[in-house]
Amino acid sequence: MAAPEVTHLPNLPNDVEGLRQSIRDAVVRVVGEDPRQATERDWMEALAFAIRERMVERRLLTRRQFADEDVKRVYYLSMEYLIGRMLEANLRNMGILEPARQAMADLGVNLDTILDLEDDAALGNGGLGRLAACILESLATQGYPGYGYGIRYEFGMFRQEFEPYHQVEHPDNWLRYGNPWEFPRSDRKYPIHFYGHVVEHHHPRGETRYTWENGEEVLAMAYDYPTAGYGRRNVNNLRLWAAKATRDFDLRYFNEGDYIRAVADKAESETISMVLYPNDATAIGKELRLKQEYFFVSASLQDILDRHLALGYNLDALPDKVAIQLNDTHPAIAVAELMRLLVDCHELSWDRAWDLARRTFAYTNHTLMPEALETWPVELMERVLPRHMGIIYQINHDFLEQVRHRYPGDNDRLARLSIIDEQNGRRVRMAHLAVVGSHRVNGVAALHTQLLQETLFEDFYNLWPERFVNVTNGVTPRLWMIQANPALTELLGQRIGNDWQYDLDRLRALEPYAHDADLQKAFLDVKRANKVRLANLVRERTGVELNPDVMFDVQIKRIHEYKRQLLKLLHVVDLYRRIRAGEDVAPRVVLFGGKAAPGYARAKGIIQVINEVADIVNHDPAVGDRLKCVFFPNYEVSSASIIIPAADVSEQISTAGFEASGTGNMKLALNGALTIGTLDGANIEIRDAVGEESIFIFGMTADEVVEHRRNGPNPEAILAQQPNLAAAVEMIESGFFTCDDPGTHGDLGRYLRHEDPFFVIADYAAYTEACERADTLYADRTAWAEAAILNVARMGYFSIDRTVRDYANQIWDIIPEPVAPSRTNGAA
Ligand code: B1H
Repeated sequence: MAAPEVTHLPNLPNDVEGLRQSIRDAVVRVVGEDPRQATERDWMEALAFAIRERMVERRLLTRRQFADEDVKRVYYLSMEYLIGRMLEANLRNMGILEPARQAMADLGVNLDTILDLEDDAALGNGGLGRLAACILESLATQGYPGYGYGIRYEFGMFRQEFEPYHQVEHPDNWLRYGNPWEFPRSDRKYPIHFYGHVVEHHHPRGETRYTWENGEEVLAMAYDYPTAGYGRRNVNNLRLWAAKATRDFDLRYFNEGDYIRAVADKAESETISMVLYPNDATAIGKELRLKQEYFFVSASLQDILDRHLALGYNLDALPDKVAIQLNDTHPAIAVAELMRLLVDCHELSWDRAWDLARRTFAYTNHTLMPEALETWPVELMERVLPRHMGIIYQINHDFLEQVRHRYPGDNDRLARLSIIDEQNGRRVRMAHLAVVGSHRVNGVAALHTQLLQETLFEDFYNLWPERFVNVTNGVTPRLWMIQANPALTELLGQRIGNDWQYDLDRLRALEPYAHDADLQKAFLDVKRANKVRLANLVRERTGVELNPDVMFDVQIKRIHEYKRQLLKLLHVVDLYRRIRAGEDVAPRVVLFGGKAAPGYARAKGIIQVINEVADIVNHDPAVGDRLKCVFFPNYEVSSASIIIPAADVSEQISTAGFEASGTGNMKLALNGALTIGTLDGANIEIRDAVGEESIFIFGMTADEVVEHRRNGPNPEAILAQQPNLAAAVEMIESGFFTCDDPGTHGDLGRYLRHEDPFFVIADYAAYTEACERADTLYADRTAWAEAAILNVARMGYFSIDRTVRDYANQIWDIIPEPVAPSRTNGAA
């Protein structure tokens, strides 16, 4: 036992005085600058260091308590964490935002200027990565023992520019100034093995043993990001892995005298954690991607087992002390890797290991789209991860035995269920591996889970119905209300207090005031102020001038055919043509934001045509304020938090059956935007929560989409019946909106007329009719305010805290372990 003064934690002061002292000291001691000469960036760094020393202190307190209380922990394995900026979030969740603002002011620095210097941590593509970030924040806020594991990409999501209409990708060098939030842990390194071959060792009695020999090795080194809970002292940890070359790896070549080759190889092996693949909802079949997946999975599992054993538990207790959540199939190789670690390294029997693994893992599915389902060629898996291929064969063999027993002679079913797809050149179906290796499988919204059970996993559902559960997504109100919308937060505080910050269902206390004229006025004033804030940002980024008294109609999300940005664009073109024809249409600002995967030509074409249309519309003097169209460049978490509170209308118009859940729909509705949406993903649950009067539902249902496809869609026939729509399509394909190359727009016309794979044409009439319902309501300011207030009041269900409790109770079997009430922000 070390002496008490050695084990004592510092307990730094959180008042203005104490913070000012820490920040001043950090400028000298950490940044290495004279406070007289420190730049804003120096002060930002100093402030970050003052926060992080307080965070790590609470992190250690939290860890001690978890160890003392023998808690069960959950580990969230995700290739993506779309975190955004950390400075303000950490200040707020640590309860020191206001004292820090004052301390900085005392030092002559404006906190808001500093906050704007920070780059987003954009280690994710979209909803899936942002969900992971929300879940970590909620785990800490609710005091759950939960840890994130992922990859410390050197380059996150690319930065989007328009040159001038089409998307150009620029590297996101987010670590170029270093990162004050991370703790590099050079003592936490694990070897990760690739390639080589497997050697069998037969034992006369007992199981055959396997060793994985030769090949290459790279080290995974831990970087820790403390994650603070709001209104609690709990601080959890996000551990991201970076690839580092091993020393012996170099030695081989050094001995051969090839110094240059040795250094080049070192650099090459470190490319594993270099860059995030910018593909949302499409699997990328690249060897480097498989290596990324295995790299972070193996490091995380080695770390989890190390901790489990260091805490004094034995391996048989694994499912009692550890839950591991697989965020989609990207970490699904974990099923085989845990088996390898238990059987090959810890020498457990196969059957014992399998029982432990299955009871430890659970798997979240985020998409039904065939192109997003990961399958790896057997040949590739055999070459990169030969031992895992053998393990997968063994798992599959045991599994198919079970199926044969249950359905004798049903070979079709066997082929459908098999982890190996034999039809398409032998591929490993990662979703099947994940389902077979988990005790729970969940979808992310009610409709999505139902469709999983009826389609993608129908055979698995028949086999193991008890394995399937729904956990509808949610969003954190700390970022998406308190931080993004301080004006509405303030108004809510005045009317109903602040309990909703910890229990979002309490927003319902607002319901009785929905028709209160004072509240309605205050609510509309807040919305208008947020629109002015956005208009300023839009002017700065695009030069376009927006009138804050016009409806702001917003579609922000990745660009994808199924999300149907083209449906919104056709509406814009339709309105534009009618305005030019002298028709009186309700005025609106249409704002798009979102990135296209660099290799997704159709999505990039959609961005280009939107920018071209916007350019003509915005400069046409005949239009004025009646219509503006903006493509907000480089949509990311930090710009989302300006756009979302300013939206009047939220566009959630995916083809029904394709959007697993959506979470932008929740953020927008929570901030008082009314949804125009299809009956898809969580829109259905939003409708059930807010009521028909606060949402504009339109279009084919998921069932009707299937039916429509079966009947052989005929867009040309629909166009013949709808002159406005036909005129809009003609206007685009005529080249009206393009100055140089009319070919691209001609192609778009052909696409809509002859392919229209996501039924933009078929849903158009219903869509414009829903937009008109919104226009009518918007014109009645009282009625709109009432509907929007009720909308906010009824969104409590979509708190990420409810989502996390659902996971904790239905899947992880963990309970909160709050460290103690925070002294600084007085919350429960
Ligand atoms: C979602 C993805 C995704 N679903 C593959 N699937 C990826 C698939 O890089 N890849 O290979 C990356 C991402 N992302 C989204 O998850 C759904 O489309 C949304 O509807 C859902 O709200 C979100 C969170 O559950």
